Amino acid sequence: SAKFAKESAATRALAKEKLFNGDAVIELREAIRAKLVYALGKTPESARDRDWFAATALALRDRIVDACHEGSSGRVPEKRVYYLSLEFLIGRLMSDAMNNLRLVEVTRAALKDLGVELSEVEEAEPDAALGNGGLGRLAACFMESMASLSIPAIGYGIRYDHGIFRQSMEDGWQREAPETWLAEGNPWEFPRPESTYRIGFGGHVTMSANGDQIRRHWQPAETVNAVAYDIPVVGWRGRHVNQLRLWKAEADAPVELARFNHGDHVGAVAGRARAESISRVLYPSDSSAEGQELRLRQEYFFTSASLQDLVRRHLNERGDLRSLPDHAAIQLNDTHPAIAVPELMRILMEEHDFTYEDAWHITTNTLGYTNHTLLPEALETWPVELMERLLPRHMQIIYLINWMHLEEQAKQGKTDAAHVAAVSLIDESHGKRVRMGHLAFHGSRRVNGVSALHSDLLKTTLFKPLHELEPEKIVNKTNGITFRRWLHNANPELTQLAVETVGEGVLDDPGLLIGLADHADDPDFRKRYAAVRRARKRRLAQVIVERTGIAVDPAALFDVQIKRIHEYKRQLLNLVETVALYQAIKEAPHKDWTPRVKIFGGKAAPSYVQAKLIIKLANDIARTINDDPDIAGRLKLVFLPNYSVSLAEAIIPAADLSEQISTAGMEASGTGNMKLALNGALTVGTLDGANIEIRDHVGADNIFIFGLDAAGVQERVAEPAYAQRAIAASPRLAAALDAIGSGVFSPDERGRYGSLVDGLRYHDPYLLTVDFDDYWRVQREIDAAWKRPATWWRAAILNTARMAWFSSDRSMREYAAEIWRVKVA
Ligand code: B1H
Repeated sequence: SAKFAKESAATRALAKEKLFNGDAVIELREAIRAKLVYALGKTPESARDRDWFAATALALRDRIVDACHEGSSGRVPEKRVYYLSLEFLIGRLMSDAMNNLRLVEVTRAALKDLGVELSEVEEAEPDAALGNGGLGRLAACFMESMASLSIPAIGYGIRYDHGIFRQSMEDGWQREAPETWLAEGNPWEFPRPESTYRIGFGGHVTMSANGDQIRRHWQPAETVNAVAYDIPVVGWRGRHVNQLRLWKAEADAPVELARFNHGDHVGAVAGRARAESISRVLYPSDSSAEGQELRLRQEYFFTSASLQDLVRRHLNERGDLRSLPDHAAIQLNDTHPAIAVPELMRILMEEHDFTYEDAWHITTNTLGYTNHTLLPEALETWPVELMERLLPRHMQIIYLINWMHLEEQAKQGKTDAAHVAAVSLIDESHGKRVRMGHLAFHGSRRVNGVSALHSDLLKTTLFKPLHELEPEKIVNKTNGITFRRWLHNANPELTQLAVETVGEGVLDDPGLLIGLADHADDPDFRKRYAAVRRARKRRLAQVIVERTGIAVDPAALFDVQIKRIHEYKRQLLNLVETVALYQAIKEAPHKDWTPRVKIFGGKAAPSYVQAKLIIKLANDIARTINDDPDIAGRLKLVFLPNYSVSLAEAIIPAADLSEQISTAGMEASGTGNMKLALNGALTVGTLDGANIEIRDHVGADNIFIFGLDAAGVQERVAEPAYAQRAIAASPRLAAALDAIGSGVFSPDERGRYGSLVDGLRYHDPYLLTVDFDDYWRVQREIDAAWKRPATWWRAAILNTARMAWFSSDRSMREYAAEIWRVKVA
């Protein structure tokens, strides 16, 4: 048609201008149009942005499939990595797919031809928010990096109907609503009903004689089906594609027909609801173990399905499970899949007739375990009674493993009761419970922590007794982040500046970022770098006013703390400092204060009362200070609701200052710290987690360190009344606490923060009061540094230049070489 010809001409002109193949644009445009019409049954006239998103995703997915089939050419890889994780916080997938296929501009042009704006289509994609925070996001970064490094890998998890809840603010309080990412379908996934496995629960164990051996067999009382759904993960330049395989729970018999026929129409589907509840919703607590039966069901459900799947694949390809350790490396993301230890043993002994010794050899040469936390409340233990009821055969196997383990100790003469109690897989101190960390440690070939400090602390605290038995087992693998998402996609302007400065090769090799350091003293380059930041701050200011009604000045210092709300992360330290600063400005309103916007984002676990109160306090402080005429806009506080991966992508490129202020020894690594530093925010932080390694890379002059280190914390908590003494020594801290505690920010309910403040005065396990004065000192140093733009931007540039080591490609290369023993091209 004439219209078509005209569009084509426009496209060709555009293509010439943009130096890309116009045919590619036409091809993609027609593919998108065809998906819209034939796969979605819509017309271009009736299509909403959400429809255009689905059509575009389907068209891109075809190209991913093509890349997948080209790349593998049917060869069986020598060794595969299986990454088992209860969480994959992947966020939106379209920009990843477009960028890695090098189709961003082609897609933009194709959509423009269709009269649609790419940015609007991107905004219509819901986040796949199948995780809580750092642990789940790490799994997503690792999946992207493995695909980009062509490491053959399958990620295994749960296809939750509802990911992390949606957070809104009601009078400053957090409200939770269910998240519904699947409401309009998921164009990225392939249902694989042919890959369905039966997962048993409950029942009993029978015995039979087999020659002179006794064989045990589990007879589950209940079975649930695990159905596979695959999401392709395309790597950089489309060279390799892996799968993320998520399991959905389905009832064995969707309707009990006999009951239905007897008129019990509701009862006939009751079993179905129970079975399907397993993949209904993500547990929303970060860094605290929910000891509920449904959680254990989720853990066993996805672990068993994944092991059955990989065992079947191995048998199809290799025929013999003895060679499993040569061709499979199974990584346990925290203890959530630790039931893999007895489950793999069960499969090998019960279903494939291996002896205990042979099964143990295979298991302990295939599994690896990553620990993500030392916090006692996050360490999983399951009551023996619950395990016996839900997984009776696994409980027997755990007892057997423990018996062999303690026999080995006895052989070595280590029969001392304290030693036995410390290394046992069963904790008998408050009822009998299975220690999942000990189980995962004992059943794995390698155990890793996620930062240098954290791995050292694993050796000296949590796993000290087990570490002494096997000193080679614990290794460090410092976390990383994928630069494709957190630099290239989130900050195309900074990426463009890097490309113009150090060359296109920086897209493939982040090590080239170091070339930016040569320009850190060039006033012209500093200006360009600062201009990129300023543009992103203007866009964030727009988002802030739209979502909160608060107007902020893009010229002010944007001070950002974005992460789950948790006492150990000390958002409260930041808030108390905000109050102290507010008081200082009111006392001397004519002083030349550095204008700051304190930006917070993060969710509190719905049952975490103290964390929810901290959110309310942030909003109460905001209400009081933001419009105070004495402050005159020089200090503002914003709590951005519903923090998510996609919101992080908007905030991080606009941040000047990154708050990483956890009590030393408590944040295993952190990964937001890496994203912010890469994008040039300066860190204010404690010597905790990966902050230490960030300081080592960016240089002590380009980071603001304060507070006690981990050793100092351990010493201080042993001292009596440390909080009272710290408050008595700091009139500024005392005044801020008095104001909060007496209701200055909560005139409608003066006692609202009484208990919060008393908790600090008389208990303070996170040493907020102890670190406060040094935090105040370093914040005023930061105020002064902001007034010297030349040195500020120099430091920011050096941060970007020196963060290459924190690429998750580096993390994945280390895992591949030292844990998985897989080759990377
Ligand atoms: C981390 C968790 C976690 N550590 C229990 N532990 C959960 C524990 O639902 N649960 O029961 C969920 C999550 N998450 C984080 O892992 C650490 O706190 C971060 O410091 C670290 O960067 C991240 C990735 O290693």
